[in-house]
Amino acid sequence: MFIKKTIPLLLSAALITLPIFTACGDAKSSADENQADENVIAEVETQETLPAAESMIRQQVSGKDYGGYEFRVVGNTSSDGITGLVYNEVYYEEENGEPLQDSVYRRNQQTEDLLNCKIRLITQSEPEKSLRNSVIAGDDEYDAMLSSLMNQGSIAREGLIKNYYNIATMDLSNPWWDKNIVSNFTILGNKLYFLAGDINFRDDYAVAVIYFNKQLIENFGYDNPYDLVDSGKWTLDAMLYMVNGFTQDIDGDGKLDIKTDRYGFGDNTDIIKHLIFSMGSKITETDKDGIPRIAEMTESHIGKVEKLYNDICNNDNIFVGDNAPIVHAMLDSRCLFYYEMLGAYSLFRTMEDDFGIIPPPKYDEAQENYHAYVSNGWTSTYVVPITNPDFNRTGDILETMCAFSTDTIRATLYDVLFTVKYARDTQTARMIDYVVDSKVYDWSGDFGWLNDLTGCYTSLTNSKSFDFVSRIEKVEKKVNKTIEKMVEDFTAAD
Ligand SMILES: [Ca+2]
Ligand SMILES: [Ca+2]
Repeated sequence: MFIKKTIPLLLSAALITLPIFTACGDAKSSADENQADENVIAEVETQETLPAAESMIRQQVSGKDYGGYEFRVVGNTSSDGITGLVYNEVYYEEENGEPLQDSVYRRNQQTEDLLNCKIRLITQSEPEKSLRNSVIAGDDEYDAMLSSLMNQGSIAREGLIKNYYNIATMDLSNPWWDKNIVSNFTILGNKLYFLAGDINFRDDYAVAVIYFNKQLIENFGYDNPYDLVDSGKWTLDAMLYMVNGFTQDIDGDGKLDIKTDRYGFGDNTDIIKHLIFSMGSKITETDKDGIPRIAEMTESHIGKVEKLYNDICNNDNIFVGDNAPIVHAMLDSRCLFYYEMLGAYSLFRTMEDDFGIIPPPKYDEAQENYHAYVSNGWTSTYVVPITNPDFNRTGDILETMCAFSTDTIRATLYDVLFTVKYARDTQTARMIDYVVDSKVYDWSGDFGWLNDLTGCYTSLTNSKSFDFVSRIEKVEKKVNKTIEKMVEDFTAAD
């Protein structure tokens, strides 16, 4: 289930000891004392029942009043092409019964009440372009932007957005920020430009999962995937055992076709790139100086890629190709497992069989944790333009929005959408925890700069032989040059 944040012990302890001090007053009548005690007890009860995130943020921004300031966030509102889900995670004028929209509305109300500010959304068809034009012109049009991460890389390199480590009112170690995005995108040890966390939900839609057909698992007498996940035995081999037993040429025409036959597993041609992350590897790794590097070509790394090449790409029981026919096969009860981002759950709303959601498999049982790749294209992140007139005020507002999102947006995402409305069982919520806690971001994502490097993984899918290492060697020099230029840009930026 939804994991509650830990209540800060110091704060709770301080509140509990409060009544002792009131008992020391000597000039008060006993009626006054009783009244005072009651007030303190009421205060203690209120504060103790406050959610942890709310208690923390109330302390952090205590006494701040922004005099009705209008906080301007630029973003887009169009729905995305894959799921039809809305991009708007910033502002709604009113509640309308749609759970996520209402949670955004409530989060804003709480933030506005606490800081005396107004949250406003300015929509643009290409928000990054609007932000670039605005910053270059030196205009003060926006306080922040929420948009697709993959479109923000360039403006960060151009020095148009603020380093979050240089905003004094922000604390990136707060539990409402996603620790994975902070660690993965901190560059040069002290620079971070993109942020996600409880404040948005498209970063959660962007996480890789495996969808599976529960009915088919039962019919074939396979182990319950949830139990495998819980016991740490959800590995590539465990999945392959089921996949290889399931695929069948059911129309008997002597060949396998995703439109008519049964497939154990399907994914698009990025399959090696997708699964290498779940096996605990990355395509780039940040070195001790905070510089992204091509992942070290260790025996272990090459071995994992080779296993994917042999057991996945050269396995007729797995369909590697377009997503649409795989989704159709899923809906038609002809596909057992499907790799897709979490946000795609809405595609299975009409599925007759029950489906489950689990993290992508580990390499082997010795691997400690599950890991899930986050698509830079799907995820949204907040950035702050350097033309922002008051970084500390923006820091306070973003911190407060994000803190109040823990018990509004994040809670809604888990409790309502995944457990009740779509995923159809309570165990799924625990699986979502595995996934969300295991997010992996990578500089090789979808920024476009390192396509030569990611291409070594993706093009291998169709390669006639396992020539991964020579592919890497071929592009190494060029990729290192690209990284060098990237580091130069970030060194010059704020
Ligand atoms: Ca989130
Ligand atoms: Ca067939």
